[in-house]
Amino acid sequence: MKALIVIDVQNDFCPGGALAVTEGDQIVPGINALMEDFDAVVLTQDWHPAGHSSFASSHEGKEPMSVIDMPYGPQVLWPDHCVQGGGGAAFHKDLRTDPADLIIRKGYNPAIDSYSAFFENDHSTPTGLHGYLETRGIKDVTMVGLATDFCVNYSAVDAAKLGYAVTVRTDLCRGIDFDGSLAAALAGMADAGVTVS
Ligand code: VGL
Ligand code: ZN
Repeated sequence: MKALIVIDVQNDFCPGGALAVTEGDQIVPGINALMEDFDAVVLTQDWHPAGHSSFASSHEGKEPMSVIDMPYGPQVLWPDHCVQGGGGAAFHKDLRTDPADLIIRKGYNPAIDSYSAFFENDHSTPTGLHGYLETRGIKDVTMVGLATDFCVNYSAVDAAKLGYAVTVRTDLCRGIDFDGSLAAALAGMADAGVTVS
């Protein structure tokens, strides 16, 4: 059984959004066309409460794209984005959502960011996605979406560590590329045994 996991194709990661990824919207038609080829389709949604600890605005004197130490490790401070219920957190209007079997939200814990669809950034608090896939007998996952070097990367590496066969379709992903993060992510995914195609 194979699942397509569509990571964070939300307005704030598309041109005009709060944390816009260059060409983030251009992957939507290709993702829509791919949905039919899988036994299951899962969409993820970055879903932060207002004042989330990953927002620079929550840390006095900090600018977006600076890095701080959190109890679970270094954390990039982002512009406010994907606030629960806001327009920026909504899926891109052209993304097909009807074929989705599951929509999983992440990043709702005010104190911990969650790039991965499987675990929060403490690398131990589960989102529940592994249990879902396991009980459905899914062993093979293909990942697409935004952003290649953050949420796609963390999700793909965690999936590989959990024992899934993982493919990342880079033609259907776009990256932020903050301080060399894109090259590091591509190398890290390959090292983890992810098929980066
Ligand atoms: C993401 C930064 C902050 C992502 C989410 O979806 O890659 N990046 N929150
Ligand atoms: Zn986020």
